[in-house]
Amino acid sequence: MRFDPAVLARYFVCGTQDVANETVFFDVLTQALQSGITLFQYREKGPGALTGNDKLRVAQQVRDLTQQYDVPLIINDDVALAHTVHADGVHFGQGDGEPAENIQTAGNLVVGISVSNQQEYARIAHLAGIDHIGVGPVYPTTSKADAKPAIGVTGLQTLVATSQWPSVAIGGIQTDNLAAVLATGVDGAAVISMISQSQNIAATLAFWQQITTKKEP
Ligand code: TZP
Ligand code: MG
Repeated sequence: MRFDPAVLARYFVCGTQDVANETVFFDVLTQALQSGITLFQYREKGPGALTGNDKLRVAQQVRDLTQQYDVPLIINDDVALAHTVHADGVHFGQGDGEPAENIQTAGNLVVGISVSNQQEYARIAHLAGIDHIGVGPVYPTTSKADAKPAIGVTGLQTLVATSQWPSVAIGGIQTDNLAAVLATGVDGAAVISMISQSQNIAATLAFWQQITTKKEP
């Protein structure tokens, strides 16, 4: 996949641990795909996450489903799985090994890397082969136990302005702060709970789509 930063606009991140069970996971993902997400990250991680064959089986189903809706698929922190299911890309945190080695193992996959602060940015600034960065957490989040301190929209704005790569904001983003996040000039927003806990996924995505469109010239 040649990387188009427009796919970062409405980025949904989710694993089975973020919802009640596998059935709900596929139901939520299907609704999100039908309602206009532009990118999906399968992130099976944290308490209750699947491993081994169960993770592989779900990832294969996720690949089929995302393909049906023509939405690119990123796999979190599992480059072997990304290659196995023919995902479009892989996302690495900075605690997930040496960035240069990770980029090398990713081969032709699209590469995203998390950046929480200026030090983390400096650590990867010289590297070739990165397609975009995920910046955050912008706000406190309950979806990631080991999240770094929230950087706020000011911290986000600084990193977006510094970044040589397209950037996507993540962490605590909800409908009531989405406009402030997008006003920083970031290419998009990545969310777990705004969609996984939504009472009306179609309405949440319609609102998001409308806000995104307003930002475009
Ligand atoms: N990385 C930084 S914050 C976060 C991840 C994976 C969790 C985002 O979840 P939510 O529910 O959108 O705050
Ligand atoms: Mg990771």
